[in-house]
Amino acid sequence: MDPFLSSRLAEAAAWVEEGLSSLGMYSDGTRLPAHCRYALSAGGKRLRPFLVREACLALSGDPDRALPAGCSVEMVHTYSLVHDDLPSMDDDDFRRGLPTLHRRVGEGTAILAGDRLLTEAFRTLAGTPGPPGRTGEMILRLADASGAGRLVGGQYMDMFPPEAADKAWITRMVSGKTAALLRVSLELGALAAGASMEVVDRLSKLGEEFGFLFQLTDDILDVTGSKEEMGKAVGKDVSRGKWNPVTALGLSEAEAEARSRADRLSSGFMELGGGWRAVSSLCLYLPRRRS
Ligand code: GRG
Repeated sequence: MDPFLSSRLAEAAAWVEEGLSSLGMYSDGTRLPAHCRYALSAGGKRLRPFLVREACLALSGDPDRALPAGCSVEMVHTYSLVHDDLPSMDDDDFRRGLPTLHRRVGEGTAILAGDRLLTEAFRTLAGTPGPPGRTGEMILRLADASGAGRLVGGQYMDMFPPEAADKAWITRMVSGKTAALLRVSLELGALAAGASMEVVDRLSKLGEEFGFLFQLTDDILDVTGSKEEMGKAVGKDVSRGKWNPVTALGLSEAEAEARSRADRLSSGFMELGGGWRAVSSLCLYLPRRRS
């Protein structure tokens, strides 16, 4: 990995870790905050906070203003993983290299921990310093990304696919399940930096493309990766006969598609200016990632 990218990823991870550990949610006198903490700190890559921070830095913003957004997207993402792993959804025993939360503490507690992470995310975001109108716009965008038409809607589509899923259906599903949170991370970082709506809209489109590339590389790793590398079960799409670009096109065509999407997207970010070097480098790295 490009050393510049790896140092910026490490900086973002330390940044959001510090933000998360200073939130009041860890001390309410019950064990629930500790269960949220277990799910949150179990070795995630922190890609969404990285995107928030990079967008803010690239647009000359103060990362302190973006920290509530960085923490909130990671909380929404972690809640979605906790709920997705439940027996009534994807039924997984292993996540981020550790037993899933419901395997440790039971389903009811895992559901509540997820609920708590989701609600706490919005309370955290509401504490963003700066003009109230901007903070309101950020809350609205995170709600849209997390809600019916996006994350929740995409997960529902994934759980109940039609007999023959066409390209438009797959695009909507991936746009919701995977791209929504990655895309809104760039938007929130830009809003925290005080960027114009024109810039936010441009980033939104690149964020959507980033989401599709990320899902494609996730599908590839479901075939080529190991449980140890990924920190979760692999091979599930093939064993369930699930449609995705890898099962449909074959591995080598899907890998070629990932490389060409990565090249295009990396150039798209560089066209925005030099401050986007780390994000652009991440795009090029995604087809080679192992976790
Ligand atoms: C329960 C509303 C609800 C949604 C669940 C998370 C999810 C949606 C489904 C899990 C399966 C999946 C393939 C989701 C697509 C997004 C994705 C690849 C998530 C994993 O993100 P990473 O790799 O995870 O950034 P870490 O653990 O590194 O944070």
